Amino acid sequence: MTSIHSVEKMKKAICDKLKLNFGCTADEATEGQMMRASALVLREIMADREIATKHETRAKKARQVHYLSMEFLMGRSLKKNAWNLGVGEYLSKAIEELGFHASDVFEAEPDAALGNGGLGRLAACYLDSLSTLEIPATGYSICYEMGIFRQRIVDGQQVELPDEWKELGSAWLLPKPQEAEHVYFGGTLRKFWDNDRLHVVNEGASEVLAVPCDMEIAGYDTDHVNTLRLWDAKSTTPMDMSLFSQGEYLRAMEQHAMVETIAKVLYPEDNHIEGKSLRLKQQYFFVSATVQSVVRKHIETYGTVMNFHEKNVFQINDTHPALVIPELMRILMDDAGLDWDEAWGITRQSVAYTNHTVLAEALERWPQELIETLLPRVWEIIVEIARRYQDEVDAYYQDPAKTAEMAIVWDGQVRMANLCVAACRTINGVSALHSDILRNDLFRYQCAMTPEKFQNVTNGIDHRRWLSEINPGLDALIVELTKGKKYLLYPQDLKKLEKYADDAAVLERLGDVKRKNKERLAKYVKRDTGIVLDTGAVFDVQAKRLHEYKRQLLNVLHIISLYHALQDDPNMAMQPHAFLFGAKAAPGYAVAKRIIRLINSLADQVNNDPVCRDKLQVAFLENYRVSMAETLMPASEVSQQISLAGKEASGTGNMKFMMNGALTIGTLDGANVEMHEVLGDENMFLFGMHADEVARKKAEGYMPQMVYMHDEKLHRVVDQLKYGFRDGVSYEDLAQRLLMNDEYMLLEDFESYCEAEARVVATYADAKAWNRMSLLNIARSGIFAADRAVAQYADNIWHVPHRKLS
Ligand code: 26Q
Repeated sequence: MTSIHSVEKMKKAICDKLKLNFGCTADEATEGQMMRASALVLREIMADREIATKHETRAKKARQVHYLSMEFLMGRSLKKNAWNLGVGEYLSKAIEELGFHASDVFEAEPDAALGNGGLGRLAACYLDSLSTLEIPATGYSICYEMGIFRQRIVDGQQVELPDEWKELGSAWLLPKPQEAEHVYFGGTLRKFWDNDRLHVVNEGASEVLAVPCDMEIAGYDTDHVNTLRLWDAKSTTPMDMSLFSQGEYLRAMEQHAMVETIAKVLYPEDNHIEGKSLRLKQQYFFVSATVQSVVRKHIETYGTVMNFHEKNVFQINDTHPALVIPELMRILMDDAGLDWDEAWGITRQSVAYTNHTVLAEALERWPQELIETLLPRVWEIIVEIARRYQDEVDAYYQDPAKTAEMAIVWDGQVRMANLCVAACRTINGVSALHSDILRNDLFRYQCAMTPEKFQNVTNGIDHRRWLSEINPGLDALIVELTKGKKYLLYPQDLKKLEKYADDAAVLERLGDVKRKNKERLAKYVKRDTGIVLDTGAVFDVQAKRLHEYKRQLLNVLHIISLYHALQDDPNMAMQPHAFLFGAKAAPGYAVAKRIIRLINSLADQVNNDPVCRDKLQVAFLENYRVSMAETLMPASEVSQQISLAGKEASGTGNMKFMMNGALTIGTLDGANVEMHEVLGDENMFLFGMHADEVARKKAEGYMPQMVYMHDEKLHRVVDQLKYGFRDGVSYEDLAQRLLMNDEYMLLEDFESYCEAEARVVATYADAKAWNRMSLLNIARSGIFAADRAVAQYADNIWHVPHRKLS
């Protein structure tokens, strides 16, 4: 094995790869080729370790975790892998000595953007912890040819462009055609009895080949390497020769092309369901391939399926992979010959479900006919699960209303969340508040029947990526103050920072780190938008998917009110304030797209009006993505987490900002509640209604027009939406939406939000007090590390051993 543990050895290894793969020397190579060659060097190390890890798992007969998710928002891997393997310095220096800027080579790598937002990024963070905690685990998803669209802003409006990431991004993928599986759609069932057993065969189904493309996942400070297995869809026939021979050339190719659309593109909806048949095909495709491959390997090792649940557990990331339940049943019965009770006993102990949303429009439901025609055998099994469950519910409650609410199949629809709750060993929410809402509201009747199944695991983030890797200045300060790198494996060590809370010199250095990061971001923004940010301004950031419940519009309303104040008194003294936004809208979500346009209209107004000079700036950063977040988080000072209480399951951006020393302005929603528990009122800026007040107000009959009539400032702001700004675009539609319905109660929380923003600005005036709060935020962010969350899954849900970090 090549050693790469010196700059010289690293240079040689890279040059060897350049020669072998691209037939060039370092002098002739492009940045992209350097990136790919470096990736190959690291992969050689990881591949050996991956094989060793697999052998060890097999030898130990250890239980394995299979993490199923429609999304893994991995971002870039080169720097991260080098860092985890402990060769980051050698790699950077080697690249530089070969005549490149290391940062340019790292930036040549496209983001692997196989996800929409929080749910996908969570899966990516958990992969890092699973390897670091030395848990035998595999992630499974689809090898989308195109990830989340690239966003352009043209005339203030979002335009979507395809994300063709694989050209360079495939540097990390290893196709394994020898491990391909066959997946079947459609067809008709034929049943017969033989040997006292019912046999089911599906005839005339169309066949799709699922080819695994594996990505190695190295952990930090360990030789343990797990795998992310991404399934690619291939046709089993290049074309239909019988049609071809009749001269029907186009139709001869059709089947081929149809099949390969399965892995073409990630659906860009987040927290909203599009009931499209292609989406269902995607789900079944990757679930079926996964279950087949897991069962096959299990039988190879153990020779039986009877102990399957002792050796395997599937974690499903929301309901999107819920078909794992009927599919495992199908394989255990139809292929392995088990009867219903045996198969059910194994299945229900093998699957665990994480819920990520309580929004009604995001709860997955599929039309019965779609499942029936596309997956006839799976449909039969779902019906039987539903029937038996309904009997249980009837016996327990004897209440038709509850039977209807908890039903799996009802009104021509299959309700995936109810299927998961009925079948899974555990159901967990992703923050304390969210898990309470699951127990007391969304699944209250199910919870009364089986309370022991309901758990909470508050989300966490990969603190090695989201702090150490992306914020080297802060990392260096932490290493110095906590006397070592212990925090990398033991994030609670960050607590040691607390003793410097009143150390003026330390606080100043913390301020310096932030200032440098702000300057770096300002350069990026200038390149990106042409806007020259005032680095003396407070950097106030809202970066997340655009959704009405997240209330970007509330942020806008407040900025307009500041603008009005400046117009009324151009000489008003004001702390310079820069509001930054990053957000993609689902392409079909018209209101979200209008809000993006509004932010851009407002930015155009504010940035060009002399009264705002040196006081107020607004910037919309185009194409928010993992790699942009990596520049944005370290430079942020204010973190906007302002969803309507009860709507945001957890949030994970909130944790990234906190860890990088930004102060949060937020509602008591999702994991903000737990942030507040560790920080207290004095170290964050809370505002707005609590979840129970929201419910009460809604029940009483909330009247946004009354709020509008009684608040002069708000009145003027809403009216401004109607007039619009200097670009002449009216936002009357958005104003009407607020006045007529205001589903997310922006108007109700407006006053309280403005007061909280005023507190932010007043606090910022005292740099020392601000830096003190910032330090305490960093010091107390350790509980939001993904290592903690994954250890909880391992202990309480999967019951698998893991490396103890302390
Ligand atoms: C489903 C069917 C058809 C098309 C699209 C979808 C779909 C896709 C993505 C539905 C939902 C999503 C994504 C949801 C999501 O990201 N939820 C977020 O999960 C985070 C991790 O737990 C939480 O922190 C956030 O609060 C939650 O919004």
